[in-house]
Amino acid sequence: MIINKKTATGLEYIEIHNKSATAKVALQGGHLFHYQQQGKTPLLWLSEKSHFQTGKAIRGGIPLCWPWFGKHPADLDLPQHGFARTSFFRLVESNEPDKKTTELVLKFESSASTLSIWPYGFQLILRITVGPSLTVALTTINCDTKAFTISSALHTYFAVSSINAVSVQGLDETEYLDALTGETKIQRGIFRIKEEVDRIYQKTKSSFKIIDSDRVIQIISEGSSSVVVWNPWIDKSTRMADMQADDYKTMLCIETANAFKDARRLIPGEEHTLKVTLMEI
Ligand code: TA6
Repeated sequence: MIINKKTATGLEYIEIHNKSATAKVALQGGHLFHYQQQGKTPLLWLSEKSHFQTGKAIRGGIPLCWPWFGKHPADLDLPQHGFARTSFFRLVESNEPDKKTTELVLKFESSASTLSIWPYGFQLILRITVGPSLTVALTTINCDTKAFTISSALHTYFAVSSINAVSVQGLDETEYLDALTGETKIQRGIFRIKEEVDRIYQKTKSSFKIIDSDRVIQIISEGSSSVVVWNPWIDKSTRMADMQADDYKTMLCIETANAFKDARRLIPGEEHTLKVTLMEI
């Protein structure tokens, strides 16, 4: 079942129900903000203080950071993580191939307003498949006459039972940039989160796991060789208007990305897809 709905604040979203799961996708940002397999707890974390307002990114789910990850390299007045996550996507296709699967295709393309921020012609195609697993695939098409470079991330917020109970697998012996100190380090040993963590891992593999006390979440990345791991811990959670002070205890971002050295240059007509598949195993 695919239902068009609106939040109390007026944001339009698509609600999906099938034999496998339920999901919710806001048209603003093509932002998937809920995914819950039947009989299980939500896979994604969503802040109870999220604004759900036009022009403000939803805090949680899978924000799309595009066409730059982090701060704009040249103009700090431009929004962090680009403008896709606060722009309106159009639903162009929806399919229910079977009772367990729902597919959505959403599109966002360059306009006078985007060209005034980022001077390139593009199409963004977002393909979401809600089933026993969740896939999110973001395809960038260079519709311009000149090449452009994008950095991006599927900025996934995972719901965890307790941050102290969690470990992350798949990043061992991987180099990362510590965004808190600017240092480059190597991940060694069991990866537990015991403080604020903001790291961009480079030359990553494609399969990762979040080992929680009550479940294991598998993350499979395609079109990506960088992963961002973020937990704001208590100080940042307290300072953020759309987070509760103790929200850091029940969320962890593991982001399938094309960030920093993994930015992608597309020549005219070329396309690139950044994709993640999530499942509870
Ligand atoms: O993904 C990590 C990060 O870049 C952190 O530095 C933090 O800023 C986080 O993203 C959230 O950014 P946002 O702009 O959504 O508040």
